Amino acid sequence: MEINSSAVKDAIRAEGIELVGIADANALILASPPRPATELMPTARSVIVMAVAHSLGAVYAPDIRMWTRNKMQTSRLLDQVCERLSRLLEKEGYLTLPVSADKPVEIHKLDPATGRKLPHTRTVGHLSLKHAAVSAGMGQIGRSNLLLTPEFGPHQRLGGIITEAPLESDIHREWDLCLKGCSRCEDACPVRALSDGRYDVDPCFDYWSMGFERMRPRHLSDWPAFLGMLYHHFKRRDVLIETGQIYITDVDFCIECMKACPVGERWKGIRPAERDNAKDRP
Ligand code: B12
Ligand code: SF4
Ligand code: SF4
Repeated sequence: MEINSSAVKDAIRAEGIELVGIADANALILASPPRPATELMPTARSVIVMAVAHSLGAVYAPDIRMWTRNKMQTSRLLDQVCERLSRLLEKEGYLTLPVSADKPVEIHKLDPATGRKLPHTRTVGHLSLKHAAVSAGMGQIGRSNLLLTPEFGPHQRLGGIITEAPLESDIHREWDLCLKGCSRCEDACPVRALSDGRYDVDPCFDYWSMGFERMRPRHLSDWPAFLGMLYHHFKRRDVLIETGQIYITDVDFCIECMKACPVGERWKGIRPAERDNAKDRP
């Protein structure tokens, strides 16, 4: 196969990937803390970003575990295509690194910059796929802190590849996809991790991973309410069995910000009327 951008994109789309973008590995928009592609591969030339739509039915399913299944399968598809393409590019002589669509991630108890204990353990991906997608012109980061694409809004899973192959990159462009005056994602967040256009990762992490509405207390006065919450959870939940299920199927407790968002033109005609965006249009 001839290795150029359009041949690579065609090969990826033929595998069932819906959106593909290519960014220059040396000109990536970086997140904070920064994780440049060239730190993972100093000779990297291109970052290929892929997106697969979730089933909208799974996004709106009343039991989030049904979405988790969809998340696992979309991640699997992305990871498989990344692996296959990596092998193909390496056969052509280009060192290539597939990036996981899911875990594992870096886990930090201490701030890597200062060595000081962080108030809450923080996780970070080896490469920020959202920022890579923005660099490749695929969309923007919305008020929800999720990548919005014009096609699927936030309802997609991302995967990526870092490679030495010198592919022509797509042009970064400014999008304006967030609806004017909309704050549905913020209103939907059960723990106010999204508010006033900001994202607070710590309450999101505790709610997403364990369903806990309160964070581990930083002050003595917060302990009674925290213990009350734990008592309430442990009374109705079988933590042992749940933990087993989390390990086996990577269950999530929250996608409310994703669910609430009405952006994504490919969903026109499928999106249930009560979730349509007509009333938010300027
Ligand atoms: C780690 C991670 C999480 C963590 C931490 C989130 C975070 N923002 O860092 C948790 C578990 C909380 C999380 C939650 C969610 N995630 Co997540 N997550 C990732 C992952 C693996 C890496 C994200 C990352 O590192 N981004 C780069 C950082 C640097 O960017 P950032 O968001 O701007 O910055 C945060 C961190 O830097 C952190 N932080 C702040 N200070 C410090 C200090 C230190 C020392 C460290 C280490 C970190 C840190 O907080 C910042 C936000 O304030 C990506 C996959 C990937 N490899 O990209 C998926 C990903 C971003 N997640 C995704 C999703 C869908 C979710 C959830 C809806 C949960 C779910 N059920 O799946 C929520 C959404 C929360 C939200 N509104 O943003 C999708 C997003 C798809 C899209 N359309 O955008 C991704 C891309 C997975 C995928 N393959 O598609 N996620
Ligand atoms: S995943 Fe849930 S807790 Fe986290 S920001 Fe989205 S709505 Fe809030
Ligand atoms: S729910 Fe509204 S404010 Fe939030 S990301 Fe979607 S369009 Fe933007």
